[in-house]
Amino acid sequence: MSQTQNPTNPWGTPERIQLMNEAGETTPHTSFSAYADELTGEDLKDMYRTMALTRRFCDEMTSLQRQGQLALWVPSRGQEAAQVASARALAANDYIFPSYRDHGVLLERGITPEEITPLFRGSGTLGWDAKKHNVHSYTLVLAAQVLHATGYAMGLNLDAEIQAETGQAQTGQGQGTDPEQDVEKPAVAVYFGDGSTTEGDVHESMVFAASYNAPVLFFVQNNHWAISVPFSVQSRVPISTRAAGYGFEGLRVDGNDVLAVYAATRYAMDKIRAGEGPVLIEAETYRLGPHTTADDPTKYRPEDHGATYEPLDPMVRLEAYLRSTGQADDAFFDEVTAYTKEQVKGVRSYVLASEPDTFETYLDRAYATPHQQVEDDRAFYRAYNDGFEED
Ligand SMILES: Cc1ncc(C[n+]2csc(CCOP(=O)(O)OP(=O)(O)O)c2C)c(N)n1
Ligand SMILES: [Mg+2]
Repeated sequence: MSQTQNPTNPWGTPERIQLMNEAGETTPHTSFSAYADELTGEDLKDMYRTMALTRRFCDEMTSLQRQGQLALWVPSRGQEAAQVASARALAANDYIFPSYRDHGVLLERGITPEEITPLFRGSGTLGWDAKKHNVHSYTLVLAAQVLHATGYAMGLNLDAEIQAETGQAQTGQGQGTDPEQDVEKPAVAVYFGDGSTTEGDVHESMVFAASYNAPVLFFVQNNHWAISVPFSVQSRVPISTRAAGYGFEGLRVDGNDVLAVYAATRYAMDKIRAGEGPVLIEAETYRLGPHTTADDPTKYRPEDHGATYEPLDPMVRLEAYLRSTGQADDAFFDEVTAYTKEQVKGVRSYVLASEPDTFETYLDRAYATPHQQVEDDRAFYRAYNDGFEED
């Protein structure tokens, strides 16, 4: 049947889960409200605090890049609810594979602002302790981390089999690091963007995750852009509908609604831990800033985009909710401003005190043992550099 004969989407448009609207008003949902109800007023205020810290830190890093102190910065403005609320719904021993824009996920996980800086200064590759936080390094090669996460989740299943056979618990990253907070069955969460879903790596990961019933959450932040390519070019259908093709559940949520994101992620993790996973969540959000500090979105983005999307800002929405329900007042928001200021105070001096690596340090890190290809690259690089020397 051609599109003209059937103008409606023949696959149907999935429900978009929303528990709190743009004005901060809540509506109950038969399946998801129970999860959101787990959150106390203190939890919501704490999430707001982390979202505000994410934004302030992001602004500080943008300034540092503009002043020539960072090679690049990747702003997360607008995506704080999707990041902080999903990370909050994970267990301490779930292992997270982030992309490169997921600062809110990291801060929610207890990684400090300073620890996020080295990659962007060029003074190191991984600033935080991956084992302590169960958070892998950022990945700049789009979607590569989706393969890593799927393989890791398949490994968790194999570990469980070994344990069942031998009675020996397998411990490692993502498993048994904090007896107070760990859950019995750790799982994996991988974060990636709408543009990355076009990569073959995502397809391969989803096939393998389904075939091996890997305990993995595919968390897509659909921020509507892959640099300058709008989502409408990336996919004809919501990304969440693709899960059905692999044989697992896909959920579409309002990614700027902390309650919906938290509830959907909690639901998904319960399902994954029960061995019914994997699950795909598409969190529909919006990238309010540029792709990176190297990008000029005025070249491709409609001038009035702010008028459409700024009212959807997740921080504005949560603030409206906290105020209208009497859970927070000016005193709370002043306290948050003071807290975020204090938290990022050390970032500037930390960055300025760290020495960017020389280019050759990166060659040293490519392999654990000497490698001819690296030495050839080194020779090429030195000859190239020598070419700039004045006679
Ligand atoms: C394999 C690969 N191809 C291309 C790029 C260049 N690139 C960097 S970010 C980006 C867009 C990614 O968009 P999306 O997945 O939606 O994530 P977002 O940046 O919006 O968070 C592209 C094409 C890359 N880093 N890796
Ligand atoms: Mg995107």
